[in-house]
Amino acid sequence: MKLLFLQENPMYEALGIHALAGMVKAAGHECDLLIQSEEKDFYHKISEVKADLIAFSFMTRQQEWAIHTIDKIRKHLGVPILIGGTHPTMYPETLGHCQADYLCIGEGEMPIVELLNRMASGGQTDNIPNVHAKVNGELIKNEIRELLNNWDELPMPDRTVYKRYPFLQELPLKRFITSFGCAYKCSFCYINNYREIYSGKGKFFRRKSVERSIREIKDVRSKYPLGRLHYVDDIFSLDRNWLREYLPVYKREIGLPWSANIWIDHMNEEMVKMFKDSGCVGLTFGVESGNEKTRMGIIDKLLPDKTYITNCGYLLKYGIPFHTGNIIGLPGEGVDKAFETAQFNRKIGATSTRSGLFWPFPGTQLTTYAMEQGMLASDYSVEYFNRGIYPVVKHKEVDELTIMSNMFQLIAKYEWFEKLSRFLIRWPKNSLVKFIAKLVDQWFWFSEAKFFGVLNWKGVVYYWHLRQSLNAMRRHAADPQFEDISGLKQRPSLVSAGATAIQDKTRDGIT
Ligand code: B12
Ligand code: SF4
Repeated sequence: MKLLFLQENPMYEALGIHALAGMVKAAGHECDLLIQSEEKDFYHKISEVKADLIAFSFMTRQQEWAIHTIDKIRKHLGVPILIGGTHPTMYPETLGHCQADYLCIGEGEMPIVELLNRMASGGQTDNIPNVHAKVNGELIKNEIRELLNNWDELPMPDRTVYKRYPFLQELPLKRFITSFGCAYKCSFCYINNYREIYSGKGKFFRRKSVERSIREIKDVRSKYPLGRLHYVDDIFSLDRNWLREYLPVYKREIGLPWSANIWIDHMNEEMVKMFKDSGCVGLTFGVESGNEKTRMGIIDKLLPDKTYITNCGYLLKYGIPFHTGNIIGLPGEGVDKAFETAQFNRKIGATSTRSGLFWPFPGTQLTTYAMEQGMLASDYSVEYFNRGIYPVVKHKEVDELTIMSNMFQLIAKYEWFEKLSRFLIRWPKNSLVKFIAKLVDQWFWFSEAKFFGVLNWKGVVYYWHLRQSLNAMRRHAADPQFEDISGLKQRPSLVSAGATAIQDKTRDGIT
């Protein structure tokens, strides 16, 4: 059987797709992938591939693209369509909102192979664990299988699936993942929902063996340029014993610079030294809010200011750059608190920062809290969650916060810029102010590229493709057909909202 993945833009090579491609190929099937914004005649190309199954892997912010594309494909091709990834897992009702035939909840390694095998043998396809099926318009739900915990026995991820796009494969920065699950419960995070979906289905936090993790890196190094690794584990610093075993082996057998996302409380001096010694050149972690009360009481991130101050001190001492994630416009937080967050980043010495307006993912605890606070309509649901959500999020300082989110990097870095920005945001609707903010926002690209070690020619080629694709998406967002997506409620000002979100997309970055 031939499986075809479709992706919206070339922002990333998805590790989930690599994993699934490895599985289906090892089971004797073929696997291909097309990126819409990179193809002149996308729909024609799809039909040329002659796939037996078309697959989509998407996050919530891509739901509108996915649903629109599925509907368009459905009009012209009879090929079955399977959706999976974070969004379908968290919102399985998506199957009823679009014209896909199957939806996979959670880990797709086993379900996708089982579905293809059954299709190949003409078997029953509506009773596969993890896979919801649509039969004659009726949705059939199936149970969830146990969480995976046997990577040593699974086929290697297959990155050749992106072979049509050499500018992605040539990028010396590559992502890896060594663990699954997280020990924490931040209130805005999808992990809490995931934990519930898998409750009683095995150990939640799992890690690949040291041997398997190293083998995956070696496999990539033997096939593609590899100069820098970034681990996308939710929290790479969990499980100190595993790290004590892994990092020396990594240093000896790979020895390339690496970065990862961590939990700041784990970074005592021993850990920081160990990281530095094995080639760590950057860490990312969430600050979310510079206000301790919000961070600990509303975000449920039980990390007091002093933990950040002490442990960031070690990172500064050993010269490990760090990049923080921040949310502005959280429930109860306006412009003043956003400045506090920027100041806190300056205080801990953050090398660079990323910030975005609060995006309320329906079903999370923080979104429920925002609803209780009257920040969201009482019928707020995922159907409203699209590229431009801000028309439906009520925030009295939204214009000021939008300007601030564009300029956050520099506000957090320089006190003089904070003063300037306090002056500028008095006129948040002024076109010149908006223009300046957008100009400042470009700094984001530079600091991301620097942080992730892609300030080189291959990085330029990659960013050029990404810019082109963002422009293509901007045109796509202005496409009136976007107004008619079946199953989605109409949004009042979708086109302009789309434009705001595209602007916001420029801050998606690399982690
Ligand atoms: C790396 C990463 C990114 C990368 C790459 C994304 C990617 N799709 O690979 C980048 C930088 C692009 C990114 C961006 C964003 N991200 Co992100 N990202 C992650 C991260 C840390 C790891 C993803 C990963 O590689 N996992 C490892 C692989 C193996 O697992 P997987 O992708 O889930 O795939 C498995 C299953 O989901 C399933 N599966 C996946 N696809 C499919 C498809 C089919 C057909 C089937 C059958 C199964 C299947 O099978 C796979 C193997 O088990 C996750 C956190 C996490 N733990 O998942 C957040 C996460 C996915 N991101 C998140 C968010 C919020 C964002 C941003 C909105 C952040 C921002 N403020 O800009 C943007 C959105 C980008 C956009 N334009 O829409 C949220 C998503 C929440 C949601 N409801 O959508 C997550 C879950 C973080 C969190 N804890 O909340 N992200
Ligand atoms: S630490 Fe990260 S993955 Fe874990 S709950 Fe918090 S945001 Fe989610």
